[in-house]
Amino acid sequence: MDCIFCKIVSGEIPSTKVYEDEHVVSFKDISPLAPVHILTIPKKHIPSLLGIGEEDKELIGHLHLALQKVAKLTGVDESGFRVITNTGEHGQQTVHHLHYHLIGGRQLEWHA
Ligand code: DGP
Repeated sequence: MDCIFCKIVSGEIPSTKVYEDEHVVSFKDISPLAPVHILTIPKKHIPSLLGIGEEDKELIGHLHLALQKVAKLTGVDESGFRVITNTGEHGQQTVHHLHYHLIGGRQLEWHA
């Protein structure tokens, strides 16, 4: 499958990983918006939030626990951070493999 994040999972495309387990991988975003900008993805190819099925409930819970770990590993758990999953055209999703941006390390503002 021609998916850059599947290639990151397989190691075909290099990435700077900050966390990995059997089901998910977290790596530095190539174009960081803040001092901490980590993408967390399921190893399973799911195109977006809209592709999550009933069978993925446990995986998505697991992914949220991985996000907690990433926040702690990157040291933003006390200062705070934001988790975003862009979806579809208006959401400006550019990579069609479910991913969660964890952004922090500075005071964030809120612009929709
Ligand atoms: P989104 O716009 O929400 O679909 O975010 C996709 C993000 O993926 C964007 O912030 C840049 C990042 N990205 C794209 N290609 C690569 C890559 O090859 N390596 C890494 N580390 N990040 C990538």
